[in-house]
Amino acid sequence: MSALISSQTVAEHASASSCWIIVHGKVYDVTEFLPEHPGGSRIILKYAGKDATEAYDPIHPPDAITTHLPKEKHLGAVDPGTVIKVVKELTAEEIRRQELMAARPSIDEIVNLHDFEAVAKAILPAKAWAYYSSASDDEITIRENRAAYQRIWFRPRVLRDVSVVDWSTTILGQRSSLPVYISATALGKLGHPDGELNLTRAAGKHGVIQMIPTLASCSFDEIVDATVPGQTQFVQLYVNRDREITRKYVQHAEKRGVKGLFITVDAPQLGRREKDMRMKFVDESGVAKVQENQSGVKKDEGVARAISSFIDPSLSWKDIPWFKSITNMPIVLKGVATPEDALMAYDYGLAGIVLSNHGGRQLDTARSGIENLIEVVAALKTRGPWPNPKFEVFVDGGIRRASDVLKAIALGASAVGVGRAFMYSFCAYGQEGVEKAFQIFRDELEMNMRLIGARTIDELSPEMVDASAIHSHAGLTPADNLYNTTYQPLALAQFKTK
Ligand code: PYR
Repeated sequence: MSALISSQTVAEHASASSCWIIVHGKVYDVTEFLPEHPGGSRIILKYAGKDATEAYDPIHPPDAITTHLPKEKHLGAVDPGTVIKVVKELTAEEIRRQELMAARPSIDEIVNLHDFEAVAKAILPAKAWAYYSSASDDEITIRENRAAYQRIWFRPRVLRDVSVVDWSTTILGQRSSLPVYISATALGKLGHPDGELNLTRAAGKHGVIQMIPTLASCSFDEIVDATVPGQTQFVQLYVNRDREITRKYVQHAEKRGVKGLFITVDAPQLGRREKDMRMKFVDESGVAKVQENQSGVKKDEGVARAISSFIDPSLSWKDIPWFKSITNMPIVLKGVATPEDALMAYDYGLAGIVLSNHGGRQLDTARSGIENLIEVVAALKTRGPWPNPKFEVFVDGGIRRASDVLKAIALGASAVGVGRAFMYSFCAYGQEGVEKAFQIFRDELEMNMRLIGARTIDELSPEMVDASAIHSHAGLTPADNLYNTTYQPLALAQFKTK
């Protein structure tokens, strides 16, 4: 066994010319990695010679450092006897957050998914809220994602004996207790120390399918290890420029029992999310400082850019046969928006598509998934009767109510994805919050299915909704309590204060 390294020795390597850091009790020489760090070297240098675990954890899977740093840079374990325990003084912001957590509404007082979002906004660190809640450019699409559902009205049927209603279904051939799956969202530990595991554990308990994000805070294996026997998971894929890394990731997922591959196709580059980008300008003292003295690092990169430089913008339809050759999992394209691409996905023999605009975080003024669904289903009907057992269409974006879910299914979707709302449900309440979110969906599904006159998911049909106003983007839409109260207007450039 190699000798332990004292923390005093580590402290001697506290500069750009020799930079060691401690993560989870291990010492790493990251000097040569500094220029390559996607988040910039400045953030690592802040921890040069010190323990970086607390800063590292929320935004990296535990194995990121061991996978990316060559073995010879793994210097060994730190000698625990030499570590001087620093009693960390809480900042004013941390004290404020602790007080808010103590005063947060009890879980019994949460009656809808908007409540989780409002609580998350209050208790999350500003950076986490900015990253999670932000959308691209003028944030028009993120609002439209909700508004579009409000332009669809029900045409309910009556006298159908709705004493028993059943909202369970199958998604890509897998049983699901809800017609809703947990869509991929990145960096769960920004919101809660257990990150994505809150979702895994709740999903396992309640028979809900979780899509594992490529950019999770927890490692892929940690998430799979937290499942119960028989629990179904899908995986979301950002395709790496190095296809060998992608091949290994996909094949490992399949070997670990994952049942569906969702390739993200709407993000050759991550969108400009201004709330997130502005956060990056402010350091702890509130002074604007931007990656100074570094070449090649753009000044306008927020968390999103920092974690996504590996994504391959050259991905194209030509790659699809390769994906089919490396896996037997059903392949779904996540982020399709037109009938043209939907038909191409069908003709390439894929298992389905997600009509998605990435929660409004990519192309602003892209239409909503639910609006696109109508044209897409019409186009797919030219290939055969709908629903088509060979091809499923999912929708995500803006879904906060069971009525939204039922509208999408009535219009031809197999199921819907919900990302942010589940993530917000664990920020203040952990696993219990996610379980409560499932309960809210169940309660709302029961009531809405009874009121619409549909006893099962199969009984939902296009005649049960009036979507004639869906393309009318200019009309008045009903007031939106979520956005009017919880979300703030975008800030504009700020003058310096004296
Ligand atoms: C996002 O920030 O939207 C990612 O998908 C990483």
